[in-house]
Amino acid sequence: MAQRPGVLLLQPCVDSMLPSLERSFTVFKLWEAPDEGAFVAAHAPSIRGLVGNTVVGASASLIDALPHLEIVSSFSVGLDKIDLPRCRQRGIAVTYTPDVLTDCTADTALSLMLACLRRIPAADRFVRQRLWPVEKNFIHTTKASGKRVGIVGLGRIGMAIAKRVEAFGCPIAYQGRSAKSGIPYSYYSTATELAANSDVLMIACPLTEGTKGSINREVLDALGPSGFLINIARGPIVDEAELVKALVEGRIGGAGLDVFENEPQVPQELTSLDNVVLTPHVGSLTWETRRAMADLVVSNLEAYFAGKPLLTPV
Ligand code: 8YV
Repeated sequence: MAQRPGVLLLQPCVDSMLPSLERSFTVFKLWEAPDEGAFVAAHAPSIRGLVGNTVVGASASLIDALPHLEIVSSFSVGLDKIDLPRCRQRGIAVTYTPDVLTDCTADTALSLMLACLRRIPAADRFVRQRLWPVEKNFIHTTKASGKRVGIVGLGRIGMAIAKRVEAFGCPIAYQGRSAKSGIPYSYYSTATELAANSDVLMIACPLTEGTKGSINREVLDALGPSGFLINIARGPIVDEAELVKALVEGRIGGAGLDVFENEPQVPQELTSLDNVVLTPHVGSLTWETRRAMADLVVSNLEAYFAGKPLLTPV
């Protein structure tokens, strides 16, 4: 029998993925290795595939340590943890998991928007802390329906957010590299202009050299004291130190954040603010979506090693 291709799995991802991978491949689990460098060096001769995610991806140094690597199958739609130029140089195929996580990530954006404007977590704490009988009324919150929603990055997830907020009667605008044809929403060429014309600014663009730090003090000030920032994309797109200052100083109204600059570390100041809703990068974290992502990761690897077309190539 021909030897099964070796696949280096960088993180556990989801339970259903390991048995599926083991059906066709010899799987090397990096996270279980006491010395990752020595583990990679020892198994490099058999490793032809790699599965990473948004926690650990295919860095240039890891790619360089794997001379027989032919394919990177990422358990993510975001590609910021993969050194794409190095993959291109080496002729390594790259696949990812678009579409299957669009709905859940957009649902997360909407959940954060509603939770933030209506202060749902603070209201929940109010009940649990038995404050209702004492203080009688919870504080007033902000109406969500009809608010002007600005979306930075009108890709698949940005569009899914737009469809959802349409149902809330929200006028929609967006910013991106260029205006899209056939889209009924207003286009602004800069995030500052978009923020100045939005009550809720949703970040849904990829993290690239161009978008890193692009939601800066100027954008936050344009959003203003009654504006809310929702980020389900990547932490480093927002200048986090400026965001913390804007929230502490009341220069923006609130924030719903699923992603952070140095995950899993979250700035201490954010945890004491009641107008901020924090979630631990759970955009795609449902059983249904994570299983669909795992299936796609495995199917891409199987297709590659069977000489068939990739399902979702980058
Ligand atoms: C991650 C994500 O894949 O797809 C992305 O880009 O950010 C998530 O779905 C997930 O957090 C696993 O790392």
